[in-house]
Order: sequence, then C-alpha cells, then structure tokens
Amino acid sequence: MKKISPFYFLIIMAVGAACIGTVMPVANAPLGTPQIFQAAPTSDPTTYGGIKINGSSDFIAQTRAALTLLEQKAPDAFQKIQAYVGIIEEGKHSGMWAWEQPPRYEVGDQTAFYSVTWYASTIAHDATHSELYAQYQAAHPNQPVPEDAYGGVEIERFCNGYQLEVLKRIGAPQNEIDYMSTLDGTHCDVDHDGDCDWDDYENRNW
Ligand SMILES: [Ca+2]
Ligand SMILES: [Ca+2]
Repeated sequence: MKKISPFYFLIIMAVGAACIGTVMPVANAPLGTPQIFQAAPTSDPTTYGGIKINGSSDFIAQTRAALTLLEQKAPDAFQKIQAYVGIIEEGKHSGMWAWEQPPRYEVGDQTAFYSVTWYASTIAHDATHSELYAQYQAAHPNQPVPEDAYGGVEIERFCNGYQLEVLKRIGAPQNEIDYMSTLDGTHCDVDHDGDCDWDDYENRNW
C-alpha cells in the first residue's frame, strides 16, 4: 500500500467529481492522531437508540459516547442517524456503505478515537450521505442510484457544511471547527489523481 503523508489533505486540488463505474463508500475527512475515551459499560452496550454497534469494547464505548453527545446536543442530527445508519462498525477505513440493508458506517480507529466530538460529527456527516442515497431511491423506485446523487465533491461540500454545524452545536474544540472550515470537498481524492475511487479508499488512513 502506498504511504500517505498525514498532511496530504492540506493540499488544495482543483478536481471535479469523477465516476469510474464502481461503487465505493463515501466518507468524512481525516483528522490527526487518536485518543481513547473511556465510558462506563451498560447492560446492553452493542445497541444505542436502535443502532447496532460492532467492534472492540473500546470502540463500543467510544461510539456510545459519541451518540450520547449527539442525542443531547444535536437531537435532530441524532434522529437522522437513527433513520439512515443501521450499523456502526469498527473497520480498517472509514466509509458509508449507504446501499447496504441496513446502511452501515464503517469507521477506522483514526477517526473513532481522535475525539468524541470529531467522531460524533463524522457520524452526522456520513448519515447525510446515506440520507441522500435513500431520498434518491425513494424518489426513483426500482432504479439504480447514481454515485453523484450521494457522493462527489459537491455532495462532500454539503456534508462538510452539515458536519461543521454539528461540531459547533456539540461543543467541539476550536481546532476541529477550524480544520472543518478549511475542507473543500476533495478530501476523498487521497492519491490526488482527480477522482475518488477504490485506490483512494484503500489508501485512506482514516
Ligand atoms: Ca484519486
Ligand atoms: Ca484513480
């Protein structure tokens, strides 16, 4: 696998949305070094508000903390997540598998353990991708959902804007708000060749 600089996302690229004919998960942006949050265990830790959580005990605790924060500080975002994300699962990379039944948000540890506020905001971001997918599907029954209905640079900008709003509402630290404000929607193009394809997904360090 190609080695990616942790600062690649600071390079601003003028790229357009590109499709390559394969579906790939859309996702939130990367951010820095992980920290681990510890939460008290509960009697049924693997579901929260009807959302299934799959992963290590640390991952489950971190996910519950993020969902609790959203439920308390951004209840409408929490309701959107309940509607459009059925499973949150610890994985190698972060991405929203919007076409699965139920939709699954796969999360890399770099994203989940950076901070509870950042992680929470990425769940809201990726729930928006899933919402857009579901809305297109509902409006166009029995038709394939085109990638640009729920992904690509313009959609990323839209989801980033929502993520920024959620970060502010859940009391995120200023550096996370500032970082989010700098993103231009092209963070998915990890190898900077002008598209967001499987090579980029495999090269995600988030
Ligand atoms: Ca690329
Ligand atoms: Ca490519």
